[in-house]
Amino acid sequence: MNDYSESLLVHFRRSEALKQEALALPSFDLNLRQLCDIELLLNRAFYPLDGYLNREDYQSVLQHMRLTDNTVWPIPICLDVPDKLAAALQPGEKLALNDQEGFLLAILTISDIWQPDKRLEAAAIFGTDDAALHPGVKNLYENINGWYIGGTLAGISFPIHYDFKDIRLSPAESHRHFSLNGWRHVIGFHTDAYLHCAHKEMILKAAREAGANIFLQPVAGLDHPGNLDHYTHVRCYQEFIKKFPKNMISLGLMPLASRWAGPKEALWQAIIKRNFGCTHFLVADDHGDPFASRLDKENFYPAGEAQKLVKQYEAEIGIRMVAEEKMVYVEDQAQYVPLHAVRDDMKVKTISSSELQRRLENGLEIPDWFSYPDVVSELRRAFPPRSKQGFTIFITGLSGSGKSTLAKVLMVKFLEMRDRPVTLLDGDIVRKNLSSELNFSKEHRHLNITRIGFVASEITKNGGIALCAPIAPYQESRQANRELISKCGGYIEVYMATPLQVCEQRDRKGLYAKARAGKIPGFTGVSDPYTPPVNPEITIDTSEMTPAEAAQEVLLYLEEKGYIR
Ligand code: PPS
Repeated sequence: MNDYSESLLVHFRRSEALKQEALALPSFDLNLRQLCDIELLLNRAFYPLDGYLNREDYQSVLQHMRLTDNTVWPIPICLDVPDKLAAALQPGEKLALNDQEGFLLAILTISDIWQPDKRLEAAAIFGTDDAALHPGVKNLYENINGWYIGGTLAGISFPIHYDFKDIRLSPAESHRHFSLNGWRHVIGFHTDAYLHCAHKEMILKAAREAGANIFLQPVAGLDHPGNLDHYTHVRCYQEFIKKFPKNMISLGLMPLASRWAGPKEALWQAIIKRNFGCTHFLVADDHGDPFASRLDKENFYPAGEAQKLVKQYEAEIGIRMVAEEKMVYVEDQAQYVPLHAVRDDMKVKTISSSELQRRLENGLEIPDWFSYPDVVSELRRAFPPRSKQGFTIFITGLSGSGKSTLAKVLMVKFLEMRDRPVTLLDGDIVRKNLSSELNFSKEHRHLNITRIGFVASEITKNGGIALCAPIAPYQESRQANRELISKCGGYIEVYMATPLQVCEQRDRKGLYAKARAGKIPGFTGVSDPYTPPVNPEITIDTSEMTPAEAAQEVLLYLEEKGYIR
């Protein structure tokens, strides 16, 4: 037996012993963010960390951007756990860490447990403690548990992935790949954006400057495995690298839970890139900014700060900073040139990401100078024009306001069109089949509405039409549905603004009379609230129009927005 197979056997025996040990330990199932962190701890992308920061290192990272042994480290990596688990654990004890299915990944030997001051952490890492200003701060306050645990990890298994296994390179694998190919200089490019022709020119320019091969490492982090976007992104990257000469570029997915900490994020990524074997790192002037490339928001960090910080530490951390230079297409020259070299007499063309989105939604042309036909065809598959997307019509209003009637007329119209499957989720149908155990308390109404939202989101995602017609009296439940469903396709909220007196006069089911007589407690509009929608796409008052007219209003809206032809 050679040394290598002997070492595998030793590892196997050790893992078996650890698995046995874990059976007797308390355990914790890691969330998606924590799974990203543990993968990069276990595969040594976070070298020199060999586990979660202890309390002293955590303080030192916050105050000095260094571990206590003086190594540069800008972002705290701690295991956050809920109060109940923290209260049941002591330093010196061990905790088994599992994935979301309960599969054992590692055993943590706890060194410290503490309650961080999140405001202090936010100010130190993000430069503000105001959650309204920075989504990273909001995430810290809202999604990160209130207790931190530090300690060393004994790894048993990497988190399991079933998708794109061949390009999920660990640092050991990327090092091996670089040396097998004789790549002595490698420039790392970190991205979560769709890449087009301008990016190719920009990457090539940087690679020429560095005299390096290219390691394109897109983030495959927090996306849920069921998220279609993830697959489209990766397929687009796979097409993108085909546009480079052979053996010049390679692709590896990076399971990073981004913090969006601007310059500190860039420095952290630079250290990680070094651990993957890169000698150079391409840094944008808005690198790690939570609002980078957003047309509707100003960047949070000053332009160029990220490049400055990485440059300042490049000798110490052992990777060179290469500043990313934006490229623009000059029409008369039919080529890309660096933005700084553009003269006033040159006619420059660009397409913003929102313009690209608009063209995809409407099935319009995307020119070859902007992107590659193969990349565009992947995008078109993932972002079909609205006429091919699923959508939800969410009709909300008082009992008797005309919701069910409108939903039924619309269903018939859609069935006549025959281009998408239609599902009716009327209040009564749902109460009978999906929510039969629920009552009409605020909590149960919310649950009922978000269940409808979940079903509608699945229908929408798969290209169907979901017609929902519950009372849905609370803004918060409707907003949750809007957010969920908009990610999967169209979401059209129709507010039935028929006044209470009209609904009560109609009283088709005799429920208002019963409610007034005190026989139905908590009846919407009588003894329970209804909060009207803030910005509905359509408002309809059926005291002034027939059901057919109401349906026509919705159909005209759908036609105008491109959902029906
Ligand atoms: S909610 O609030 O959205 O969860 O309500 P929903 O699921 O749409 O159910 C509304 C139908 O239930 C009947 N019903 C009541 N409505 C309001 N308040 C109380 N307390 C209540 N109890 C029973 C009523 O028939 C509603 O049907 P519609 O079609 O709206 O008239």
